[in-house]
Amino acid sequence: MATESVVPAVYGASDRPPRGDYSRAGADYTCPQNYAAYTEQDHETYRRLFERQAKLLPGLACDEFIAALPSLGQNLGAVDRIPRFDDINERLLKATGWQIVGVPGLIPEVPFFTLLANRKFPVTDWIRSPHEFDYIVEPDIFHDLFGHVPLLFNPVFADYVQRYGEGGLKAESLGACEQLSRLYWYTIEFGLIRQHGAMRAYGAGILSSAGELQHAVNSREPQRLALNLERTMRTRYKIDSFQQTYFVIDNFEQLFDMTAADFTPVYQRLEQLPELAADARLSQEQTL
Ligand code: HBI
Ligand code: FE
Repeated sequence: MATESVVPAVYGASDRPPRGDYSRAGADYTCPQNYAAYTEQDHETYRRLFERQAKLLPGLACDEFIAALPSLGQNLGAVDRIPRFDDINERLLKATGWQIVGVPGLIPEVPFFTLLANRKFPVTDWIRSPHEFDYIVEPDIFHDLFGHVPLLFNPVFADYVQRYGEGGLKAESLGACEQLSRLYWYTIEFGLIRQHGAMRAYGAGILSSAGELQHAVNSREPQRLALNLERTMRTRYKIDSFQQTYFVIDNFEQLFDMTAADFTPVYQRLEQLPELAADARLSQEQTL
């Protein structure tokens, strides 16, 4: 069946052409994981990234993430190959009814929200090249698998991500995608949670980054604020530098409960309020 060619989506400031081969994607932007395409160098890159990042987690990553990481199918000691999505899905479907699906890279908002609303998480199936070992702008398979997939094994967090997808489709109809994408950015990508009286990371962008994990949890440079729907949705973000503001929750139920309400009145209120820069500091705010 000839798939209609899908238009690649490139987000944010990255003006580079898309990395993935979008001709492989179906109308829903998904494509089978191209496992045969991985070279020995790709497996070695994944192994080195996993090994380095797993060592950094104690005292910095939240308990739920550390507990779920082995669900990627490899105990920490013996990670040597890029995992097969089918193997992970066998466990993930049983755990929370989610599955991961291959995509060639970033995809437009509506297909993205539609996948999340159907408990399918899009995982880019190519991996960075060795000279991008320390930093890559676009999400590659390591960012998506290591960063996003473990917490999909946590039932409360998994329900939040599905609700986020449903909310995204509503936001699209209300023209509020930018505001809602900030909520995604400051929770699912760069969220912090207070545990054991200290800060811990739960956002995938932090957990999959060698440099930002320490910065987000312990640096005195960024400000840390309690997650607040309006404040978070007003705050712009940068895609190619460490965050200057992090938003903090006390538990995942907080995320799930927050998305129970209809956001329409929130979007209406936001229309009357100015956006805020990523490093905006408001006098009356209590930093954590
Ligand atoms: N596409 N593959 C992929 N992965 C993402 O995390 C992603 C995306 N498209 C859009 C997007 N994220 C963000 O704009 C969300 O805030 C919607
Ligand atoms: Fe991501």
